[in-house]
Amino acid sequence: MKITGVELRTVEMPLVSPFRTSFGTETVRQALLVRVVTGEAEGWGECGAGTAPQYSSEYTHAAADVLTRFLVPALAGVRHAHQVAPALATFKGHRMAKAALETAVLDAGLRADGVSFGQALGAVKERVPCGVSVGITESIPALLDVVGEYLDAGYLRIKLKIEPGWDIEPVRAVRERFGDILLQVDANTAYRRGDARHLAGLDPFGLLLIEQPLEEDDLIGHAELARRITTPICLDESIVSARAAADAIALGACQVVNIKPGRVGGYLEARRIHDVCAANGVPVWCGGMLETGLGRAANLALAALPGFLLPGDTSASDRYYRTDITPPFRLEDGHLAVPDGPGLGVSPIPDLLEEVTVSGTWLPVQPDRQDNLGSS
Ligand code: OSB
Ligand code: MG
Repeated sequence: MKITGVELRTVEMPLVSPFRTSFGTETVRQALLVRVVTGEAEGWGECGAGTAPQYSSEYTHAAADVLTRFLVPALAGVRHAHQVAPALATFKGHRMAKAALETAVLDAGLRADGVSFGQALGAVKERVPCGVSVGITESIPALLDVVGEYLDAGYLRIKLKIEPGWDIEPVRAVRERFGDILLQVDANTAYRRGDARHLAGLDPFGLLLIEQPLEEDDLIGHAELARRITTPICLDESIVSARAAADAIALGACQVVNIKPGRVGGYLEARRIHDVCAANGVPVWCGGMLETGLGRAANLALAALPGFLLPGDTSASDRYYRTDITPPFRLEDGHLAVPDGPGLGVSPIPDLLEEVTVSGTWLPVQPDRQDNLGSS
């Protein structure tokens, strides 16, 4: 499979409602889409980076820049998705940008071969149970309304975003109103080591887990916190590779792992994290980055692997967007179907894609010396 070139496309899509976390409020999702063109097929990848470097150091403009200057040119000679990460390894970081490119190459190859993402990754389910991530709201009554709507829609698990000043009381209110639902919280690094006693205040509420209470690089702090609270700790931001997952588990820094393919450099590394966690008896679930239908399709395939034992943040299209760029993913009985067509199994609808596109660039990939020697 020879790669002819890569298109980078930035889209902006209004969210159905503002999404507030401890690091900021998103009202429009700006996403970088990557389209890889080969002789046989095209493939798509979605970069998880947001508009500003607030979840991690990556952001859409930086991703477009590193792809243009370094990552796409390094594809010369790459024939297969497994060759992408080694070809990009000389460039530090930028995992979400790398993931988008590897995903697009993987998708192109799988479409050419008529194999679905789920088959390629080792999916064992045709549909996956879904949770929903609920942002910080202006008041507790407003939160109870939002949670009630999601439960009515059929979501099987609720995740509340928390931060200092918005933690114990919202959790208590949701427990009191909705009883014994699957409930968890996500702090996106908003707490510090000294907050252990305060966070122990969540213990009585029987949460499934608390996600990333401390800073990304604070594995030791998470291990200490794990000894002082009974709520299981789940890591998101800290788990940037399979080795980081192995380290966190060995240190006792987490009992659950959130796997986001973008954060770890792609679906192939995501699968390795799944394998490391499964070998250690650590349950995983699939996180989200407010993806369009393209990123969602791939996440659903990943979430169908056997170690994904908890519902993920793989919500239906209408939780995010009034109009998705792919045919919408619809919640049925609390589940989303895993696409079974070749590659991602979905493609952007051209007119809808055009409507939300704000910029685009075509980057030809130069044939390398091997190509000139006629190797295939
Ligand atoms: O920490 O899981 C997170 C969204 C953007 C950035 C970080 C996170 C999130 C979410 C929403 O929680 C997940 C989703 O529904 O896509
Ligand atoms: Mg998170």
